[in-house]
Amino acid sequence: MAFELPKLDYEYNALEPHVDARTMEIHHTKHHAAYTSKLNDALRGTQLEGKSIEKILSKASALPAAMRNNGGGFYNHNVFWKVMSPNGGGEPGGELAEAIRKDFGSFDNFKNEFSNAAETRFGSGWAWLVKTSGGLKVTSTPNQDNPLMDVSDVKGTPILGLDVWEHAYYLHYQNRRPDYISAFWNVVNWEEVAKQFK
Ligand code: MN3
Repeated sequence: MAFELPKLDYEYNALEPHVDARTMEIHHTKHHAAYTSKLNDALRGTQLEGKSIEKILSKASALPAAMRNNGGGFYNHNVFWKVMSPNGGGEPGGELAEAIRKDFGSFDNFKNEFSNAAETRFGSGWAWLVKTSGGLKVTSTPNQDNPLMDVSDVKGTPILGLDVWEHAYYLHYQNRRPDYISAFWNVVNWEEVAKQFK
């Protein structure tokens, strides 16, 4: 019943030059693996053991820090690996494209708002595109928080997420977070984002 580190759908070097292989490997085998095992350690023997990750995160405000931080870290990276692909980039189509136009005015407006959320998140955290009861919204969260958590300013289902912790980009981009954010758009897996939107 314990949570498991997922395998990636692509090789560590598949997202180069946008995300480098060394960063991908350390990020998956060290960072994500640690969140996963620490989450399992924190849950063992508690009433939340065996519950879904969504259910656990929805109670974030009442969780011990080890569950909130590692639970968020486990879930957020699951989203992150899925919304990137070596065949990514471009723009979404279909219903997702329509929803983005309706809620942001245009794809470019959405992209600017999301990039800005990622750039201005102070310290470590995430930028998100969120499906809420009131349509699509962009937000950012600190640390390993996310929009599934009751503590999030914007609540809903994250359908696109970008990790802006320094461990996600520092080896290749050093302090240039905006360059990493620009490069991210080349690997966004819009098919997967559209699937999560439905
Ligand atoms: Mn990370």
